Amino acid sequence: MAMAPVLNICVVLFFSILAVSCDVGDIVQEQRSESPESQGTDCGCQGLKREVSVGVSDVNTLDHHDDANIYSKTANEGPDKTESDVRSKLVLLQGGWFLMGTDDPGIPQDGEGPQRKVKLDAFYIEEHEVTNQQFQHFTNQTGYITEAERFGDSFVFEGLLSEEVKSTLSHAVAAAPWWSPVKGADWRHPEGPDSTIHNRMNHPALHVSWDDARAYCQWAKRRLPTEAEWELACRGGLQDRMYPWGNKLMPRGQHYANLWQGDFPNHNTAEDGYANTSPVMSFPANGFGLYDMVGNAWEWTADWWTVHHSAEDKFNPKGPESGTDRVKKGGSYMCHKSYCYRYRCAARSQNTPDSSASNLGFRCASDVDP
Ligand SMILES: *[C@@H]1O[C@H](CO)[C@@H](O)[C@H](O)[C@H]1NC(C)=O
Ligand SMILES: [Ca+2]
Ligand SMILES: [Ca+2]
Repeated sequence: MAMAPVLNICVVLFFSILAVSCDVGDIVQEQRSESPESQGTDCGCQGLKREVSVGVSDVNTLDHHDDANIYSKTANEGPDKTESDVRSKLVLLQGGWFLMGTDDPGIPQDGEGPQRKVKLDAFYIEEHEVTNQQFQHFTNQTGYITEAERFGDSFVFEGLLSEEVKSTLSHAVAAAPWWSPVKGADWRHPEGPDSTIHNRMNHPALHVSWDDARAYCQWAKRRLPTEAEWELACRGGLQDRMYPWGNKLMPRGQHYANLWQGDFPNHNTAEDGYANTSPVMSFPANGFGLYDMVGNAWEWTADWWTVHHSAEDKFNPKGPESGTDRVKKGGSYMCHKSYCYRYRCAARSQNTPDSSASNLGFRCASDVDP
């Protein structure tokens, strides 16, 4: 039993393209003494974790469970469902039974299995990732300040940084050196202070923490989807398939998602048209009319993270009661089979709720179409 975490790290490193031998005892040792959860720092898809001790004034009073009610009078009212409604269209999913997870996991240590029968009530989910335009509308109305802005930095993929920003970097993430905490990186400045979203208003909002995503969805009178809801939505009505569109990554040679082509992390051929994020809805919708369920930006879900799931049937599962990390789904424009084979509906990963990064966004769900 005591060896299990070491094995996990080995397997993860195997999936990463780090050409190091699997002599990772030291890494495990060091990370354990820090925190049992920090083993995620081995992989580019997870573990972008903030130091806990950073003092940040609680300007948004996020500790209170009424985020949406604290900004201003207009914020309390939320967006109207009128012609000026800037929120995404909701798609009604009928729920019912579906098969969640897989017995043929691409990355077993992520807890992709076992496959289990899950029954969900009907729910609504937004047809695309929340965009910069939508997020700006929210911050304009509420004055909301994201956690990346409050902390003063966020994780950015180095391949997208300007030479100027690169020259100011202090350190990268151990064993995932393509990630750097960049000062001044936030949703308005996805690659740091010298970048802008002006020409990307219809791209997914990035550098949004779980707490930020929750605040947006509350303001929108919606909520984050549970992992089970997200996965049912991803599957698009197909049963036991890897991708939202089937089992073949590129049917008829076509790209169905914004992923990484080429050699990660040094060469992105952008054969799918995008080396970075793409405008939402640039790739075909799945059978439910939902876009970018895999690829483009990772998406937060409501659930706490665990890798242990029973094979029993479940009804409206909501994940563990508590935890340290939240579940994210779908992979991103940075995912390549060689290191982040997570652009599958059953795939999953995690981050602490205050983490943010240049490949992580969200979409909201709802019980009603208000
Ligand atoms: C937010 O406010 C800025 C500054 O007033 C404005 O330029 C921008 O169009 C607003 N964005 C949205 C989505 O309303
Ligand atoms: Ca791409
Ligand atoms: Ca996505």
